[in-house]
Amino acid sequence: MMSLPSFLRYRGPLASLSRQDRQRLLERGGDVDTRIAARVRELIAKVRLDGDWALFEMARQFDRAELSSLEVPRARCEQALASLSPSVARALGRAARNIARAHEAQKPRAVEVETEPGVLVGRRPDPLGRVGVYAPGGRAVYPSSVLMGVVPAKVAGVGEVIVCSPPGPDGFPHPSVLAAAVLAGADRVFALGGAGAVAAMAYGTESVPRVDRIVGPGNAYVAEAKLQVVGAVAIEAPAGPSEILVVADETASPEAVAREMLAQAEHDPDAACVTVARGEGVAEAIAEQVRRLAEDAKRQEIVAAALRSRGAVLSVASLEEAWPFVADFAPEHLLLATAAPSADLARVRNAGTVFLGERSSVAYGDYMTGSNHVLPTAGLARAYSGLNLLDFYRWTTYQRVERAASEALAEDVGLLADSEGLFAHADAARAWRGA
Ligand code: HSO
Ligand code: ZN
Repeated sequence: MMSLPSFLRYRGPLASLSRQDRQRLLERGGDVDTRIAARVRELIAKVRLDGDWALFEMARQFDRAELSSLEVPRARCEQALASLSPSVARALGRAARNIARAHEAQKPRAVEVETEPGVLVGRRPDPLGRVGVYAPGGRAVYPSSVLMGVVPAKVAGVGEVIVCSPPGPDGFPHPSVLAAAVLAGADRVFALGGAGAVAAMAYGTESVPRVDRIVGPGNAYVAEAKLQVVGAVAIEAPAGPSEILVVADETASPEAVAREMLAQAEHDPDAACVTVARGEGVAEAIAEQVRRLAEDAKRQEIVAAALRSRGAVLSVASLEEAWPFVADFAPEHLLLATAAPSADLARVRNAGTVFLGERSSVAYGDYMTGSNHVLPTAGLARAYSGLNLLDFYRWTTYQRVERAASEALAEDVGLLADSEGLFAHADAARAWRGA
């Protein structure tokens, strides 16, 4: 096998990383490519202007597909599910059930409080009317991601869930995407990819209904398109290349840690895979295992590129040094390969999702535990959460002011309105005095 001379970008003590190197690990956002942004703007404008016609044209141009209709017939989706290997279908079904269970437990409740006597304020969660789930094609066909978007939407009671995925040359999205869509309970599926799909879902066309929120991962064009249509629709936290940060101590198996680094590295040449280990010996042993496994990796080119650009195995003298780095890094996935991971969880800030103990492989979460794998990347875990049930609701708030309370409020409201120079507001309030 090929030897990898400088297979990791960074090794050595965390404390000796230069300011620039630390910054490179922490600032993973990548600048907006202005050419992509401009191209996406054109494509969105075209869909808004020409509707379906523009989408058929884009399928020809980008997917080399001559579509007879944008919507995939239900029978075609069901046929895809029927032709799936029975064992894969069973495993997908198991994943869907676990996702449903985990998300059912997140159901929001209506609340009502009396802020002062006779003044009632409440809010009620309302499922969104229609949601669009994007599923990429090409190199990243992930039926698991279709489940992560569709199942929670159905659990929330979203009125209609549509799936868009780019067609192959036969004019249909990848059969495993179609199968997952049926299994998850999607209502309609469209053979649509890229910025065109995003624009169609955001604004609607003759065939594609407008949605209230678009979720699901995609390439740079899809990600940029989603940012550009915010305002017309909601999206979820922007997600880029996969990331893993492992915190390890001397109880960790160096090989298990290395396997986790490789698993996320194989997603994308721009994936970020970092381990912070207590003790130089531990760090060295992990780095050695990463080198060994990378040499035999099946997706070696992608793995090697990722490790060379943002792969790091860094040592710390004590775990106390690791926690502020975790908070600054704000990883998509955090694996605690330590002696007491459940206790360490209390020290964690800003992680998309956390895996407690090396046996809790990130791969389990990617597919099967039921936790959502659509997660914030590039440090956005500082402010955003992973996709969850609440993303499929909006809140309606309301208030009721009873007769005696309205008497009591009128004068103070009048005072505040006068002070803002809004005299009609003051009248609207004071009119209820003694009425
Ligand atoms: N690790 C990915 C999700 C995924 N893994 C899909 C396998 N399939 C999110 O960063
Ligand atoms: Zn993964």
